[in-house]
Amino acid sequence: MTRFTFRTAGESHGSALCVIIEGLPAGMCLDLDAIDADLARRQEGYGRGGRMKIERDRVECLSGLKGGMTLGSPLTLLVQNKDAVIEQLPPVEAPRPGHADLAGCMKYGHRDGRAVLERASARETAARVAAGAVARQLLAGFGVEVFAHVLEVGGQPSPSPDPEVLWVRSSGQRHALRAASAFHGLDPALEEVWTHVVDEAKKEGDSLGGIFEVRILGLPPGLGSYQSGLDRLTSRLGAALFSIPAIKGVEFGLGFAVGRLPGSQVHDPITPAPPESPRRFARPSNRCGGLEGGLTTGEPLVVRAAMKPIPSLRQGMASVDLESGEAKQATYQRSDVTSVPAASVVGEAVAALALVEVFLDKYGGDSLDQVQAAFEFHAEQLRAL
Ligand code: EPS
Repeated sequence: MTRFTFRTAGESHGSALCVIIEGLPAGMCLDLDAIDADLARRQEGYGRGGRMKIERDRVECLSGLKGGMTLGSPLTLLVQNKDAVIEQLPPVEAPRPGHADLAGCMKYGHRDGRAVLERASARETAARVAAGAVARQLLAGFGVEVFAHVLEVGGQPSPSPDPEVLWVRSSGQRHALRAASAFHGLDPALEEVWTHVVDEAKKEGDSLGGIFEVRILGLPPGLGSYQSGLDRLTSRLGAALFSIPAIKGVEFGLGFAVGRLPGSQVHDPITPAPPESPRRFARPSNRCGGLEGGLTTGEPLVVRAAMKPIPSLRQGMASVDLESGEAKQATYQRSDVTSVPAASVVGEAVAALALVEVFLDKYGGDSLDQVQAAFEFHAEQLRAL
């Protein structure tokens, strides 16, 4: 059995982005339209810039599929770039503070930030959203839903900062609310506030960050590991979210508040379950965000990520011309004012990919029916516990 892994390739203005996924079980029915729907969601969001008017991201499957079913061989997905003008683009002479431009030039010895930004650009996340859509389909087959929504844009949170209050329990309702939102949010009252702050930042030639939340529902308990630090699901999901460009903070459950509260207000009691429950114990609260000891508890997994504002500023920022060494405003071509809504879709994708890794570590098999058998065996064990 091949371990589940993926790798993307492609430059922002090269001919295409591509991802190769290995270790997908054979016999899984793949819906390419659902992948395109996620790619389209990643392109949306109030505050996106000119590039998104050019691109119309669509996936092509180059290998690993026959008659709509996975073969168990590497799955190759390709997203063409319409703005494939890498050879014509001007050099980036003055690196943008906050982007990889300068640190990347120092790493490789370049004097043109273009050589760095083409791969460092968040355009790469289109390939990961395509891979994540595959991971989401696999998880959905086992009753697991991965759902992200935006909590905050430009320092404008909901009047009720408790994310539990914003959460909408009915699946149909929360999908409808998010689909109707220009920010992939769940609170219609925030749309006007966020639109206003984005419009103001645009006028100033500035950019805005924000916070999004990913919830994963329907997870079996016991995914992940406490045997080795980096195998904890907390580590893997944290790494997955930090792998999105511009993510500067990640928190699970109560998050940073755990450092300020006594244990009695942080830990989740274990109580006897009501007689009709399939288990003998219950967890009346979920302050831990669905993870204890680096393992899923079976409660919803709740993780939030903070995104910094995009570093390409129309108003400019102090920088230096790498050829002359003279002070110069950072190179600006175009940018988004905010891409927090897009980042929330990427958050869903990377969370799903990290979860499929641990899911297949536990229930792995060469074909989907083998995975299902291992999943059912564990479900039976849990019922007897
Ligand atoms: C992006 C494409 C890029 C940017 C953005 C994300 O297009 P271009 O550089 O041609 O305008 O809009 O890039 C960044 C935020 C970044 O950090 O580089 C996309 O497809 O998401």
